[in-house]
Amino acid sequence: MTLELLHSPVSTCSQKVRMALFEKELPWTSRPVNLRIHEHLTPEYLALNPNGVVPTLLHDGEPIVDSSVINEYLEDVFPQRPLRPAEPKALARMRAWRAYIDEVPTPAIRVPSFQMFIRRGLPRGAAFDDHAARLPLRKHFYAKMRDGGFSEQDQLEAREKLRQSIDRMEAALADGRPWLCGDMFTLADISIWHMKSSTY
Ligand SMILES: N[C@@H](CCC(=O)N[C@@H](CS)C(=O)NCC(=O)O)C(=O)O
Repeated sequence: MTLELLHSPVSTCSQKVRMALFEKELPWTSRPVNLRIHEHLTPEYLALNPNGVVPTLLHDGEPIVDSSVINEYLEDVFPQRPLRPAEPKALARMRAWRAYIDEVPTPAIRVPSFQMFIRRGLPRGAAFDDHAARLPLRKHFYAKMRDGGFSEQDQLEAREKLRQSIDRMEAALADGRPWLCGDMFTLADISIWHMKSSTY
């Protein structure tokens, strides 16, 4: 059995999968993808992950894409040291957290991250458009920060979504509960944790 992770050290989505691999004590091989020189947009990488983003897990050479899907896949295939509850209703609650995190705070955090950090490293003018046009998932997202960056409205919306996410977490963690789903550390905690250090 081989597990290879195509990933980037700075990528928080990659971090999510690295945390699950670590918690489950699974042996894996690191295959770094350099985002700065656009290794994630080469034909070889796109053949494995047509979304042109990291991470991609190769399990015995077979690609699995999307960090949330990868982490559930690891649970399906390697049930030891579980990171999700077994009881169906508790499992549904954990998945609802994960779906919410994927839909609300994960995209929202990209706005301030790109605005404050990533944008600086991007080319300007026509070279920016050329780069954006190569991105299978993020072309339109990039278009929103062309020139002066994201609009005030986009930034306000992102902040409101992040505030809502924090309020929900505060409520879930009230009364000394250690993790989002109570006593068990789960994939939901990994999903939200990866945003803490997000520069993406
Ligand atoms: N939903 C995907 C998103 C992956 C993603 O956005 N990866 C970022 C790094 S965290 C990336 O590869 N960005 C490349 C780019 O923006 O060009 C997942 O969770 O795997």
